[in-house]
Amino acid sequence: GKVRYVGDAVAVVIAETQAQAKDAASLVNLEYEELPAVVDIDEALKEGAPQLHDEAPNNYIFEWELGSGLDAVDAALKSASHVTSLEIVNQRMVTNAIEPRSAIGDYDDARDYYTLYTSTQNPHVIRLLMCAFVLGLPEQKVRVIGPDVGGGFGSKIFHYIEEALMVWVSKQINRPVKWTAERTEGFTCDAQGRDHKTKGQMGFDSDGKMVALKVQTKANLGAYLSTLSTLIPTYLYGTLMQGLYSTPAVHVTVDAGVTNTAPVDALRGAGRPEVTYVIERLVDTAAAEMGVDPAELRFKNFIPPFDGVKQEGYQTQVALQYDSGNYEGVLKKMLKNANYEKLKKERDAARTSGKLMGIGFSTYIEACGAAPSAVVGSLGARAGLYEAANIRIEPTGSVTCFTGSHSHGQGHATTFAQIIADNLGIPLENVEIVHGDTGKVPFGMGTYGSRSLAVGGSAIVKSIEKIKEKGAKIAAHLLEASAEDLEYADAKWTVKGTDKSVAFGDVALQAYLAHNYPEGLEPGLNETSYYDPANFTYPFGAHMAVVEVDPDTGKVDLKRFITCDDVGNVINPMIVEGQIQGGLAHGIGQALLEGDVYDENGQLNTASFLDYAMPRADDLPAFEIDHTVTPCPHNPLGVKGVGETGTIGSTPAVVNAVIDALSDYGVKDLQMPLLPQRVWAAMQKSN
Ligand code: MCN
Repeated sequence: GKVRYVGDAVAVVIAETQAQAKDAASLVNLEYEELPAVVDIDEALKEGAPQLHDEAPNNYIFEWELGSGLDAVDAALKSASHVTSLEIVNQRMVTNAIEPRSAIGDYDDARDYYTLYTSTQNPHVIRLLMCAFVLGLPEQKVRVIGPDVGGGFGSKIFHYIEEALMVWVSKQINRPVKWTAERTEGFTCDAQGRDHKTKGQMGFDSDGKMVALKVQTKANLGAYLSTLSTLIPTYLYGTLMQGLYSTPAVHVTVDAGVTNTAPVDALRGAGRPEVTYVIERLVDTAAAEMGVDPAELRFKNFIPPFDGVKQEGYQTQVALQYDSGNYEGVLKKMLKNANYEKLKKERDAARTSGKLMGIGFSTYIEACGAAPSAVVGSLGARAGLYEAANIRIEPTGSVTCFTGSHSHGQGHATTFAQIIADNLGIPLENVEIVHGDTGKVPFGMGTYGSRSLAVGGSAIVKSIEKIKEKGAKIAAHLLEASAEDLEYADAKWTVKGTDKSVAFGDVALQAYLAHNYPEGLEPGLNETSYYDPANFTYPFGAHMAVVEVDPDTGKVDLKRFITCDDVGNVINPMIVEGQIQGGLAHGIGQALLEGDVYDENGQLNTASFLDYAMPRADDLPAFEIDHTVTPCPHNPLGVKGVGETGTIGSTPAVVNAVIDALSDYGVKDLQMPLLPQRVWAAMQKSN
């Protein structure tokens, strides 16, 4: 009865062709009674604002807080010798995966069986949500298939109405039915990202040591709660408010509400770009206000290095315990690569000749590979966060791996195969990775939160260990030795200290022939594991942007972008670099170009690429990327996630650089995206 945002589906039209469907849809006549709308979270939470849902008085969804306590931060701020305050807007963004969403429902009445082909990041999660909570179907009668997905960036986690609808409609008309979004539907109907308004205060003592961080955020969740909407501004945001700093008092409060806008869900980083933006804008602003070098201010406040083995993990004020880190290490290396001292001189010289050059920093930490299931469950998650892997050794010794992770551009077919090939000592081309089909892979949680390598990869390692364990028993029988006396290397089991060995392929064949075979051992070489991680992994890094602002037009030219990231051990350097580059483009896009504009009636004014600017190659410099390695102490690969780091770290570095460039104009803050007219207007104001 009520349409709550532009893009809220109201009717379904089915036809033979797309053209017929569009003609028929234009004949659907709807009469709307216009209701008042509210799109801004501040306005939505005010007394008397238009109400979206009867169940949510004043549009309030939740109040949430975490940290050392309000009294503690207030007292620390009161005693601080300097307090930096900022009001920060993290604008709403559209995800814009290269391929729009699509779904096919195919009902087979002979078997009373439903197949959904969908562009999702998590087929099993979609099947569960759709069967248990939407259509009430028995899970064994439904197969969800989606191995080839052209990008997701978080927007394809959500169980969308079109998925359930295609399945339902297909049964009604007993034919397969297909729907594919057009780009404007992507803008209006896909879950969107960010949309926070925040007040932040950071207090320092007279030595420049951070004494307190107080953050109050209002989160706009859109018109309805999407799958992860309550998680993002809470446990993926507030729990990282410590940043990389040893601040003794940290407290964050979040008020979340609904507005007449598209639902907000994950967008690359989901919560972590928002928290990094708050902290890192405050740090560079504080450095400018106190007249200290922003790098020095960071060095003074970093948590000292710890490896999580000899030194314990770092317990933050906001629940999380970081696994391992060397924060000064990444900043030192990045500064050296950037030639910071020379760069500062160049900047100062450029200023004297009328060029507005600026340098901006960001040092970030992120939490990915969310875990363990029991802990997230106790915090309210209605899902476990383990991952599954089934490894099937074929009789000829080749390997098929069925993973619960989902690749939609991250290169798992390469990196997962590398893990298996390296571990078993077999050629890469002997390994096939299968994903994205509930009819084939074990129940898995899919891909988001940069979890696939740390969690899904660890499940693969666990299964390989089981394969090796069983293989050793078969090999021992063939070699007439005891399994404890064997060692595995170069794709064969060898009796230690001898040249007696049996090849992996021969063991595989015996596992399926079971002729010359250990008594009591089951035939076959096929193992499944579920890996439930002990903790998140915590990648970190240091980013620097160097910009020049055109004094006549306000146009920002990003001259250099230098990074040093630490994602633990690296499986594939080329894929890691590609992930970092893509992430940087995303984060820089938010700083300089991207942003949703809803008018006050709830109309989305930026519903096409004519009005919404994605970064293009000529907006970006060649990135100068480097890394350090601080292994993760709690997963068998020693790896941390990389899929989101670029997005999380880069945005504040760019904004900090532009504000540094405008320091002679007294500009202290700017609203993203830093469009030329905004930058120019800020410069005029101060003239
Ligand atoms: N990797 C590695 N060594 C490491 C860490 C990762 O070699 N230390 C490799 C992995 O094996 C994997 C890739 O890098 O091939 C990314 O791994 P990981 O960090 O585990 O992230 P996920 O695979 O779980 O991918 C999710 C992440 C997220 S959350 C978003 S959003 C995002 C991203 O990946 N969406 C993407 N990158 C994307 N890239 C493309 N092309 N398309 C998307 O939709």
